[in-house]
Amino acid sequence: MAKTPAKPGNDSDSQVLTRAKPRTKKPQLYKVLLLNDDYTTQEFVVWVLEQVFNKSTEDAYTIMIHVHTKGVGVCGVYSYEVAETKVTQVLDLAKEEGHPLQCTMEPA
Ligand code: TYC
Repeated sequence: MAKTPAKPGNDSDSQVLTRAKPRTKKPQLYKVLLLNDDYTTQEFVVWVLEQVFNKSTEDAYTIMIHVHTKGVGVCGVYSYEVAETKVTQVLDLAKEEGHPLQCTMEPA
């Protein structure tokens, strides 16, 4: 005899499926890094930090001096797209002004 189709909802071995991973995943953030060099002027780096990274003059100066003395420093932490845009803006401005300033990004 044909099996009666099971009624939905009262199945004795029905289970609640629980998600192993959270439904929403947090986007990976990226640090934008400035690299030191011997030729880019300190004034230009401060200006870039103000214009591109919205830093106050005081914060921009502190970051610039950090990069100048340590060789590398973080300008900010952003989503991939925002970080990529800021890196491009820095490199374009540096190129326009004839500075060899280098900027890169890495996972935070
Ligand atoms: N070292 C440069 C100078 O003495 C200044 C400088 C600072 C350059 C930070 C790049 O990311 C930089 N003129």
